[in-house]
Amino acid sequence: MTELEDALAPGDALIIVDVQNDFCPGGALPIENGNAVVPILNRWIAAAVSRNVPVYASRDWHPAGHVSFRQSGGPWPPHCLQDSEGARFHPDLKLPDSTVIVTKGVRFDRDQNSAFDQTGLARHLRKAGIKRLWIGGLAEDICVLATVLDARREGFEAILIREATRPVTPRGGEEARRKMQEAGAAVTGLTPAL
Ligand code: VGL
Ligand code: ZN
Repeated sequence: MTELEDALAPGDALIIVDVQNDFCPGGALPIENGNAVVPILNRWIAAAVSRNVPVYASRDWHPAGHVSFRQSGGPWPPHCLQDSEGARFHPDLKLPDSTVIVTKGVRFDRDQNSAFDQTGLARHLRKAGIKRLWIGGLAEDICVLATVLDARREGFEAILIREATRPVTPRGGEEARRKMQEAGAAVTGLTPAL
């Protein structure tokens, strides 16, 4: 397993997926204990900032009546409507001013679960000389999974931060970790102390 001293080195980036109010308890598509990822991610953010490692945060950002909503024949209740309170990042998530925001889920014709899906993220990372990604956020079995798989397809090393993610269902989480590992991603139980 990767040692903590080796984590967040030059050439690394921290990728935080969809830590938004609607995916936390009280939101429109709440994930059990979704908010529990926030203090963990804050420690990773602090470590990334102190090591000059860039932080990226994706957000689900849907137009009204999005194709992924049940009213439109999709699987989900309406969530993360553009500019709504539910679409805001969790208020306790301490994103630095330098955070690169990646907006997805804006297309009218299909959903974008991965932060790489037609966002230009891979190009942005390559231009910044990034080779390895530390990834956490919500939900482990939906958008985190899709993001990790695309990271591997795009040729990045990918490490899932186990404590910094939560699934929609526990079964889904197990399946997701298996798929990520099959794709060559690593899973770490490490988290920096404060
Ligand atoms: C997500 C369901 C619908 C996610 C987004 O961020 O994991 N899940 N839209
Ligand atoms: Zn969505």
